[in-house]
Amino acid sequence: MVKPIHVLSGPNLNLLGTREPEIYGKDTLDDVRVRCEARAAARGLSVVFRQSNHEGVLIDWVQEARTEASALVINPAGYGHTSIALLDALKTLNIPVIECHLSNPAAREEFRRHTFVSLAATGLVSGFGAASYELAIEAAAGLISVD
Ligand code: CA2
Repeated sequence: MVKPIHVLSGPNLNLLGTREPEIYGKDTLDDVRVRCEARAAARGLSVVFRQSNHEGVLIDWVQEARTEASALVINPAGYGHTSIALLDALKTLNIPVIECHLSNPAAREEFRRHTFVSLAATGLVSGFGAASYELAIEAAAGLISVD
């Protein structure tokens, strides 16, 4: 049995679909969850989909993924730009890590152009709205090793 892909979303993403649709799209985070579940199911996989506004909670979930996940998809939101603690946790993983962003931070303000998370990521998907998460699931599915 293949372990689930864990999908983590960081601070303020619980508000998805309620503000700034021109940047982040109209889908709610629950819509994104449904799309991720469908993508994973099409590959015979499952997802554990979670969001937190709290850095320590996200770190706990990254640590949990060390033993419970086949791959990790993470949209760290603002913590990607600030959190060395989140980077340190991600560096302990021996599974594929896909960094995911709804917008393309590289095309936005200067302070969004660097993410610490990228230093621990296998790869990055950004700029496709909710589809970034689906593409990240596809990328993860292609990297999961079935023992
Ligand atoms: O594009 C992304 O997915 C981001 O990770 C979103 C973060 C931002 O800090 C990153 O630079 C790029 C912000 C998430 C805020 O989420 C909201 C969602 C709806 C309405 C307002 C904020």
